[in-house]
Amino acid sequence: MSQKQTSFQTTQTLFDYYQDQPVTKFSLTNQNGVRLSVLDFGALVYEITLPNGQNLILNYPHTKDYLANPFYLGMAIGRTAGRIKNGILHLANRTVQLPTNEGTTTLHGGPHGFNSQFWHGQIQTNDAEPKIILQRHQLSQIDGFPGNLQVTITYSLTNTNRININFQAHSDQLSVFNPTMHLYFNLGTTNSILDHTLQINSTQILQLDSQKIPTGQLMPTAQTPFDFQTPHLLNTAIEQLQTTTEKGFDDLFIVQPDADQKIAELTAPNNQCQIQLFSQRNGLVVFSANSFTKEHMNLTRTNGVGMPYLGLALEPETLPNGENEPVEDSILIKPNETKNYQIGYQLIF
Ligand code: FUC
Repeated sequence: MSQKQTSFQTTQTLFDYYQDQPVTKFSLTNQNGVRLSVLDFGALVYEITLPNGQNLILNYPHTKDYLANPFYLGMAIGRTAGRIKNGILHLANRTVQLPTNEGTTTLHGGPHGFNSQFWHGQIQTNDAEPKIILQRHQLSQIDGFPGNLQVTITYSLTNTNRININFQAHSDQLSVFNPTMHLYFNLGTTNSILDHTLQINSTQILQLDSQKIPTGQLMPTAQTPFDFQTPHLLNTAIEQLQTTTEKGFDDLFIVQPDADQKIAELTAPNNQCQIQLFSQRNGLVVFSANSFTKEHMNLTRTNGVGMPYLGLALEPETLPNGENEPVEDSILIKPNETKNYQIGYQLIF
């Protein structure tokens, strides 16, 4: 073991049982005492904890809580993030009817997406920084998408307090691959993100129809509550959205990564803590948990009570075309192609 490795702690413990199968929690703790934990159910990020024990993301105490509501807390999303209208996937020379899970829509990989599956997990310690590796063969006959997809999600934590998540896929047929991670951040000490400040490298959002499917129209954000080019308090923006159906954000921002591929940053009150988000893709979904409910949300943070604006989900992804037609080339994965996407989270505290 190199000297560097000894500055990390890694653990692998039984979390609980789900559907009679053991769920394992894998944890990495760096030399500063920052901890990242991942479960092998849903490939979900269970916690990102500061040295003082403060957890920056929302979570639940039991695996069963994660599927008791439609909010995808902390979960890996795939094969495709977002909504596919009528569950119809338009590929080059064929259309495929996918299973649907939100009325007539296929949302976040459908009813048998990455988030609802067991993954094969291990901790790899042969690099300077240890990594959690989750793997799964996502078969077409399981989720209804074309092609069998071999997926590896690699989670790492550096001694400079950066979390990197790499999604890798290989398909045996033409298919789609547009994964994301559905973390809800709350960097403060209250049960609301309204006191947080958000900045996004974006000047446009996608217009959505009543089913939240992009219409193909782009809307400039200047002089609207969606303008986060400079940091803005979420409360100010969300107050202005109280007359909308959503009463908050559930929107697709077109983002321009900067030279370091930073697309956004979220800051707690008094600059106590910040998350910088890194992605090479052109989209960011911002969801301010507007529809969180009291029922079916056994949240650890609130002793089991859901409430709007408890967390902010920031979901980097590749943006779809209007009505998903045709499927964007950038979302396609070709037969025998290997695709990789990274999401980086820099913690500053
Ligand atoms: C985001 C939103 C959706 C959904 C989900 C849990 O991706 O776009 O509306 O509620 O999160």
